[in-house]
Amino acid sequence: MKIIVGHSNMDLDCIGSMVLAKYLFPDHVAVKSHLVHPMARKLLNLYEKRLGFVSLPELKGQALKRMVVVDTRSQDRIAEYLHGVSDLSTIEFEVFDHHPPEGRDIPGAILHQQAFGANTTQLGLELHRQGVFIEPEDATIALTAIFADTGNFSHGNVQTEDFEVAAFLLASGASLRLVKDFLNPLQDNQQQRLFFDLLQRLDRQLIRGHVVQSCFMELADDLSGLAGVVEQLFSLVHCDILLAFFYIVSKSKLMIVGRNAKTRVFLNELLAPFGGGGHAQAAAATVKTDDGRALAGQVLAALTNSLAPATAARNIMSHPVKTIFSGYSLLQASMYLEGVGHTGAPVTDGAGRLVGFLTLRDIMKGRKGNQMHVPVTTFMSRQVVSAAPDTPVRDIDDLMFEHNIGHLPVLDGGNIVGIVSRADLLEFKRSDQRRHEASTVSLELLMSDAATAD
Ligand SMILES: [Mn+2]
Repeated sequence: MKIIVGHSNMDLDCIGSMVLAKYLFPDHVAVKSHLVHPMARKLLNLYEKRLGFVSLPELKGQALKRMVVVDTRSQDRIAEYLHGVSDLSTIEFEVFDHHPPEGRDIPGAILHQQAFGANTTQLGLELHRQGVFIEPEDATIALTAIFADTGNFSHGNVQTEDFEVAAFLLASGASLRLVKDFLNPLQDNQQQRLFFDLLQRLDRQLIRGHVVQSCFMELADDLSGLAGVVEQLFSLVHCDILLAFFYIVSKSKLMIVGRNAKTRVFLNELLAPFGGGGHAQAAAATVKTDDGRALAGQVLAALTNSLAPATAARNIMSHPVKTIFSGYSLLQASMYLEGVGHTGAPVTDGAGRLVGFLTLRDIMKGRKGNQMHVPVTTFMSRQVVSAAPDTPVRDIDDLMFEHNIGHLPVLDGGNIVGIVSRADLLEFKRSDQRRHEASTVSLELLMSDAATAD
């Protein structure tokens, strides 16, 4: 018997990969997991007949000869299919995966490993190169998978090949209307109710310059799809870190689900003392306790102690600052700005104190009125918005956006110690901020692992 399997708790990328693997290995039977990721349920339900996935018990009594494994390379994540197999070396494994190695790789497998945004891309690329014709329904399923695993082509690990295969699938007749329908993140009413409920419970705190949102909720019993709801909340709410606490009353346990957008924050390390795990960006834990609220408080306190300070003005500002002397005329100031190549600069008096800010726009006004000889103090703005050295980058972003300014002087005890420009801010964002590398997928897996652990 030759079979195709994905990881336990099948998600959309897993199903998309399996569908395309059937084109590469037509004599293999696709076997489904006993767990289905909530995001994949709608698609699986609608295409159940077409997919023709069988469950393992249906194959009972047949000797397993060969296994094509997709969207994982870890033997732990395919354990449900290996039940009763005493010697793995009797099976030939061929693996198509896009995850990095994790130490429990399937031994002796033929490995196809490409770090594309979606694993489906790897199989799609092979079919595309072989010139294989794909049915429109299968193209729809595969395209849904690529949208899902790449966060609509916005995750940091997206490659040009993801776009290439998406184009190929669209040309094969994939329906974007269906794709959109399958990707609806909150698929049932219960999830939607939970989403609005959590939204109202959010508590915003500034911890060491990081914006932390948290919420606490009691649930009578376990509820599936929690991670999906938290993920939605995280994508919508303005924050660096989100911690959702669910106290499951009937089981006396606290489920902690965390999401983080900062590259220098490690949620897995934060939750490790609470028996949790996961990634720096997405982590979860389940703890037995009679007092969920107290434990949630402990986690937040641990966060306060372990967080490194957020990047602040002092880390991204330029210095020393080119300033304009308040005794200059507009003409002198315009020549000065041209000389230093800036579009604006702080204006300081003889004692070096900040008295205003002058931009090329202000100078233009003077030029139009033929007043290039007047002192800069006539045209500069006197209400200067400024930041302190420890103002977090997020607040700098807000200040520049709210006041529609391109420069933000940084003051320390009345002295200008630096200036943050739009270019400084953009440079920082490009390099450091928001790499949503951990996807909902891994989070949902963690949740199911945590749920089955006790
Ligand atoms: Mn995947």
